[in-house]
Amino acid sequence: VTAVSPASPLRRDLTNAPLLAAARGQAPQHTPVWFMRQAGRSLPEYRKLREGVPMLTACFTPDMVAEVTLQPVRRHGVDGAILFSDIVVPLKAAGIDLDIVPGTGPVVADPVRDEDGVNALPELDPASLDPVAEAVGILVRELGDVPLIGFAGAPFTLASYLIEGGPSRHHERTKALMKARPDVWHALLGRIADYTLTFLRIQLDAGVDAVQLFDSWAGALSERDYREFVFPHSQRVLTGLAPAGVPRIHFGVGTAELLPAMREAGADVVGVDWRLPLDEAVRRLEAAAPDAPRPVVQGNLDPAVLFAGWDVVEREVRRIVAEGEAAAGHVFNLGHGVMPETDPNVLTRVVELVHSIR
Ligand code: 1CP
Repeated sequence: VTAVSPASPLRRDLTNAPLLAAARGQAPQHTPVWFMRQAGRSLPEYRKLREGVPMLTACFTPDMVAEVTLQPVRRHGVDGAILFSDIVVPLKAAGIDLDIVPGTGPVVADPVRDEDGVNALPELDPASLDPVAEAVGILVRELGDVPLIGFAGAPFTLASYLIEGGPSRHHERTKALMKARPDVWHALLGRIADYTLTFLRIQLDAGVDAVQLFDSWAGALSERDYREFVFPHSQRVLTGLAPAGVPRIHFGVGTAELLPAMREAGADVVGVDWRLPLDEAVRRLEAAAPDAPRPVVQGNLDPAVLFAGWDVVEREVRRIVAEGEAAAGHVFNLGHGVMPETDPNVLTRVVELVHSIR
């Protein structure tokens, strides 16, 4: 896999953007805020645009990707845009037979469960991701001074979809392969890391300002297993991105026990779900790496709190901003994605509130 090139000539100079300042651990003008899954079904304008268009078709249609990415920026005034795409897009681009089924998520026709399956995985031709690069190109022209966050799925989370064949509660086949056939496992994760690096390199070359590696389901693992079976591959991805010089955010759900390892893998910003207060997350990160720069965190409002009424939302937002002061930088976000039934007006009010606090 080709290395990530240093600073893309297409990248804008956004030195003072609050999101990028906070990610570097420098004092931003205000606390930056964006929401995972801010583009999507919580927005009526998204539902209208997507009517009759399958998810993966949308992901390979540059104008649509750009428009959906811009919708939450216009509506909420968030400090970051996240590229509208999906973690399975590079797998689809490689020619793996999969679909995103409404109400379910990614479904893989021929799950990968043995050595033959790994050997049969196709090469990913970077040119098959041209529509993604084109969408990024439109966005960096249209976003003004709002940073664009690129993203990819981390090797473990993508492996879970490839092995299970779809969403999984317990990841039992994934863990079974990992434990019973470590050789096959490491070969598979190496192949997936190649896909992930290619997907991110294309976004970085086209000008994204930050990247987030989603290891959404890594919290299913013990720290010991994470370090042995996952860390080397995620580390290869994150350190491979270093030459681009953009902030790298590393996120997973239920990862309280994994936060130091996820940082050590090469993250500049550590995503924290809602299970751990941010000041405790910072304490754990500092205790694990006393000589490293002070940590930067992202999170961690429980997406379900958005349904509890404004008084509750306001109290929780104020608590999280206060606890985030323990970090060298805090990017306000949810602890996981916006749920489809969320009232978008509450999200807009959260942005205004966070900006008014500091
Ligand atoms: O038709 C639709 O609207 C399908 C719903 C949908 C959407 C809007 C899916 C299917 N993916 C997306 C977009 C998407 N996926 C984004 C958009 C950018 C934004 O945040 O606004 C992002 C970042 C993703 C990444 C993604 N896809 C993750 C990691 C983030 C997370 O939520 O943990 C994961 C795990 C997926 C898989 C996936 N794709 C879609 C669904 C419903 C799922 C989850 C299925 C499951 O529970 O396993």
